[in-house]
Amino acid sequence: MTTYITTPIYYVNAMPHIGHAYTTIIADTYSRFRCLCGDEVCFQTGTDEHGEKIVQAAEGEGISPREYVDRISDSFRQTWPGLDIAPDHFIRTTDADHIKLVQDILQKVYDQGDIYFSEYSGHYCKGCERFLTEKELVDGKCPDHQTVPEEISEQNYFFRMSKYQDWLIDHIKSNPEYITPERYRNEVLSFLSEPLEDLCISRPCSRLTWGIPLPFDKNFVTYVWFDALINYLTGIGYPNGPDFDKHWSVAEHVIAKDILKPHAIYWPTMLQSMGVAPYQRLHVHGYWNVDETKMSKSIGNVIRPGELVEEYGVDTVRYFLLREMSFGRDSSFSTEALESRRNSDLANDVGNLFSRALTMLAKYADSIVPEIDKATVTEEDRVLVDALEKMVADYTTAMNAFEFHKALQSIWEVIGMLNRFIVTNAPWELAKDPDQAGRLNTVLYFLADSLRLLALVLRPVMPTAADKMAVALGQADELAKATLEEEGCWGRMPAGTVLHQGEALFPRLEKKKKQQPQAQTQGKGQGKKGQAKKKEAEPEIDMEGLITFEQFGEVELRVAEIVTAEKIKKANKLLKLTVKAPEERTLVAGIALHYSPEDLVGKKVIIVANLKPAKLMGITSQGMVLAAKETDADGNERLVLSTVAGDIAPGSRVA
Ligand code: ME8
Repeated sequence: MTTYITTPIYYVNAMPHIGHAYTTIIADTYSRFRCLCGDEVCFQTGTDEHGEKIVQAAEGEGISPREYVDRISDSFRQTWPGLDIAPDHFIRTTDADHIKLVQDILQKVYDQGDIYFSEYSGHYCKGCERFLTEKELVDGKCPDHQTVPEEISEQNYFFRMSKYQDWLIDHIKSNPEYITPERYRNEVLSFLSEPLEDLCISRPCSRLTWGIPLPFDKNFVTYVWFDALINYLTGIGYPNGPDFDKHWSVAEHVIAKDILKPHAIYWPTMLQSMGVAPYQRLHVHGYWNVDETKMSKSIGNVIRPGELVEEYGVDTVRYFLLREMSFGRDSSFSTEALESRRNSDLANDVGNLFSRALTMLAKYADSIVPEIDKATVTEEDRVLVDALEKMVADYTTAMNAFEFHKALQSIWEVIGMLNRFIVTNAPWELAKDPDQAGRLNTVLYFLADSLRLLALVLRPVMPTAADKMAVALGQADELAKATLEEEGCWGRMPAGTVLHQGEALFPRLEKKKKQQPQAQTQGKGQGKKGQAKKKEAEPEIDMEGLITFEQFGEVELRVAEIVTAEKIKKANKLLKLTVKAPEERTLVAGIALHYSPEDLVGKKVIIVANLKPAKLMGITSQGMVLAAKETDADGNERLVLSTVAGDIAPGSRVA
């Protein structure tokens, strides 16, 4: 099978940020995943270099457009390897073959009568580089750029987009997978429920010269979108390249919601006019904001991927972006969220699993994968095998559906299971009993083979970490060329494989102000010798980041009975509560979307009673109500209040 996956070609009026990085990491991950499925893959990205925005940016720097585009295009190209992004092809709209193809296509579409000359006047947004319809304006402004569009009246060339409206509606309706997730498909269909206007596809040279000249009228250059979209064909050798049909018949585009209309409406109608089959799938993701705020140069909150990689490493950045965003929805970037995922999902869960398992394989099997002792295989082991095979199946389905966060969730469920498998099987106890030697070998084999499967499925997401895992597992060559079909099942780790325990995969991030844990009796820094005479404990538990009893005791948790509850004006998430704990106090709780006030009165909840008061919407909150938060795979949140299991006096201390 073949895969052809593309990203948008990015405007060179700005340097790459995490939004660009996200889309390109998605395409790279998908490309690596399809390789793992045995496909021949072509992954293309590149830069969009014509148009007014570019001219303005070059003027701002006091250099020629040519010099400017060369420089910024190069910085995009140089950014990708640092993120482990490995495109097969990097295209530029200033490439000679692209310019020629755009002109050939314009001529063909013109010759068949789908381009005509006409007068037009309308609201032109420089940011969007297009005329906006009356309906698109919000308070007379472009909703994306918050600027009042210029009123422009001029003669231009138009593409008969309206001619293909019925065909497009029909195509989208009869191909449910054409535009995903569904909300974007619905958005496009809703837009298409109104008559489609023809598309203005030229700019007079009097206004813009930095563009591809129309082959049939040298006084005009082509509109940037007519130029840019064609990149998806140039890169694979349209019309006569030997692999064109093979690649185009499976073409998939990844974009964010900002450029839905050009990709879902302009592009398929252009293709239809050219007599080229529509692309296969359009995958649309949401926007990354930063700390809940739109990313913008003027606010100064633009996140550069290179800086993140330098601080956290490439695997953490890739994992975080893919895990944190539910594909299709917006997400907010924060370093706290990134650090928390690094420490919990990567250091604690997968990192700790690898280091514990490899330490035990070293200690109890001299770092050589033992043979399974079939007689000792338990029902629990069989459950684990089923879970591992289900993980591969769920992961495959989710990756194919661009639900990367779900694919990772299914892997992490198994990681949790394996960490519990170690605790319940306690190899350190089995090692003490010679009669349990067979069972010990079985447990160790299960661990080694599970790690191999994890290294396999994590490869598309975290190629560098997966390489380190493969080396540690003595499977570097095997996993580098493995396919899911051949290796994605249980029991492929050869007994006798020599393992190498390398450095920690994901060392915990140091806290800025770290307190030394007190009253701990074992842990890092206490060498093996110190433990030799003691009862052997579970090895290698990482104590960093854990707190002591004393530290926990500083938080005063109390049972509180809710006496009154009311909504707060203009704060749809907040409720004002009066509670008895045992004295009366006022609390403000962010639970209004999950509980109505009348359901709360009389409930006994748990509060943090010694929190410094804080003012919220003008009300002083004297404490905090505890609630559990669940986020489903689509990013929907559900809050459930923490209560007590039996009747107890308000004010009772929880410890
Ligand atoms: O639109 N969150 O280029 P562009 C997530 N040249 N993704 C983001 C993002 C954010 N905050 N900001 C940007 C163009 N992106 C045209 C495309 S294609 C034929 C021509 C990503 O540089 C996302 O992929 O403005 C978005 O669609 C793209 O960058 C826009 O890039």
